Amino acid sequence: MAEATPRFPLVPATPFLAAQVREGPAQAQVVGLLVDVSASFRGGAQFGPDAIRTYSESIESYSPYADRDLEDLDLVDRGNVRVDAPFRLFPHDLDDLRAFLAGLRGQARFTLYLAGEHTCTLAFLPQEDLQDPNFYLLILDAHLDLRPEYQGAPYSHAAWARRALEWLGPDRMRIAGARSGTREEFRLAREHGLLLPTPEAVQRWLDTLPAGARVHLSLDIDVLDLAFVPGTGNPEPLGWQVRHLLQVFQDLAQRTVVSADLVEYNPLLDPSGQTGILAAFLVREMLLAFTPSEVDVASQGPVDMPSPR
Ligand SMILES: [Mn+2]
Repeated sequence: MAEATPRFPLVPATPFLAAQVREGPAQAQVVGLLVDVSASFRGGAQFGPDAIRTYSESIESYSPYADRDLEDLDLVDRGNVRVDAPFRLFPHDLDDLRAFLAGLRGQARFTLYLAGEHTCTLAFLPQEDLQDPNFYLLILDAHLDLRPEYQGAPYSHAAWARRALEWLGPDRMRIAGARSGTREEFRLAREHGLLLPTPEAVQRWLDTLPAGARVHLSLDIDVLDLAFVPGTGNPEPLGWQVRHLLQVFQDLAQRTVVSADLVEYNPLLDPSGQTGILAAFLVREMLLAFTPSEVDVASQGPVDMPSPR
């Protein structure tokens, strides 16, 4: 008898820099989800994950900022989750996909999701974590994405954070770097105390979390200033600089980050590759910052680098 086809097959991709392609447990893993259904302006984010993998060839596996090397990690790239009908992923298949990804997450100490549109983040929040009072969601995004719905769609990249707020409640979720949204969205965010305007505010919030806190970091690349990220659908001026992200990664590395995602990179808008190279750099830094170190690698001590602070 033929084996049943898995509900969500993993399709191999050209792996991220220094990652192996295999099954089984690993220290860290990369997983792609190629969905861009609800783009409100310029679609193409579904091509982001594979483009980031390609651009990772242009950077080194060693980070002088973290003084760690991807080569020293047991890092696996699982490829991309195949969804049958991505255009109707939300909400029809969402619960099944969340359950599948929750199981896959158990295969590594740290999971980094590469995705398309920001709505994908809902798939990275397992049901059991919603019941866990120690589970927190930190969103880095220029946009609040707190609309009740967008163009009639409750599962849209402009409304997904409202769904997350309904799931988690205001005490376990924060949005950092936001500078775009409707008056109603900002009113809601202020009422609930969701806003962390600066990296320093993120650090102060992290200091308030309980010792057993587990964090999912959702990184929309447009939290960075428009000048850094032309390759995204809705870039915004007056954003963060790259060094601010390194600062937040360093602070988060003192806590337990179980998973992270990078969303909304659109290679169709990135002919120079500038944004793609930056995205690959950020993926490297997140993998190195958030993967717990099990062995003391042959560290020479931190290199004398300009401080991100
Ligand atoms: Mn955004």
